[in-house]
Amino acid sequence: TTTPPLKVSLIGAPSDAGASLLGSAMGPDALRVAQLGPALAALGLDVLDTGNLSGPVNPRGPRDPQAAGLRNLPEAIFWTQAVHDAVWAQFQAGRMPIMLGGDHHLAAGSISAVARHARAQGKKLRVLWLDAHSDINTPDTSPSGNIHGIPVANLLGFGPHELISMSGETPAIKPESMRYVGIRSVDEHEKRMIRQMGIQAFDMRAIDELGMREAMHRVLDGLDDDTHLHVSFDADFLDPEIAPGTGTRVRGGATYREAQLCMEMIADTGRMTSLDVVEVNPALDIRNQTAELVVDLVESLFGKSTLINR
Ligand code: B3U
Ligand code: MN
Ligand code: MN
Repeated sequence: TTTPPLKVSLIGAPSDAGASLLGSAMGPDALRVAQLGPALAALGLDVLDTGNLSGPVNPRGPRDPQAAGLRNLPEAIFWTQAVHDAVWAQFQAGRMPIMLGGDHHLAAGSISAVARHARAQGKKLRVLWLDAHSDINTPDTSPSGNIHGIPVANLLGFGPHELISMSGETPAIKPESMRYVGIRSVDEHEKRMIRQMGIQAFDMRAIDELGMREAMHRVLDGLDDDTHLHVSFDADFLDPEIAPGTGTRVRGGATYREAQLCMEMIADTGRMTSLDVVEVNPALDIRNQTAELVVDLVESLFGKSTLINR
């Protein structure tokens, strides 16, 4: 018997409204230049590239006291809603959404749609946040006013009304659904938040001590037929020596081999139902090597393997 190919849809979300450094808005095209679509098609997937969403450019606004001290809030609200709607539409069409950022603020849109979809199906949700940062500041605690530092808080019900209510239920997700992998730059208030909410976090120290294999074993523990698995992959999860093309580099990130094993172990579960690929910034990259590396890792996430034929 032949199983029908997995249907995936690429959704370009070219917005860097959540970041200080511009350039991640070019991320979707950098990933296309690095052959993301053809690479997934070569693995036997049915790939539909829906193109890029359109919306406002980054106005490089100041911190706005009217917007709880955030920058570019109207633009971030526009993009987050656009991503929510596009991700929801692909679920409705029976396809797996792959959101290509753009900066990480967009995940408040994609993951709120994933949560809405899981709820509609009566399923549980597990979110893996692969990142150097925990992105769980609130407008009150944000040191920068940059909205890419707050999407996890948004999903947990903290932040401007428009960024927390999209899924139809606030909070969109429960802290028990969240797993951090690879974090190593966490602000004091964020540490408190992670502890208070009881979020399971595998920081780089945990990965050093346990090894990526045991860390991922724990991260993926308890998944079943009734669980939607979402992966939110920030390019700065990777060590900046191998992935320089991203705006907020933090040394000591996942090595090439650690990152490969992480992706392979997710693929082995066969349960990933949606994905974000964010913070690839070609303006900071060297000959698109970060986009190429990310494509290589996404291939592993979809089951590319050295010894097993598809
Ligand atoms: N935690 C800092 C830095 C930061 C968070 N996410 C990124 N940078 N990419 C902040 O601005 O909230
Ligand atoms: Mn991030
Ligand atoms: Mn990050």
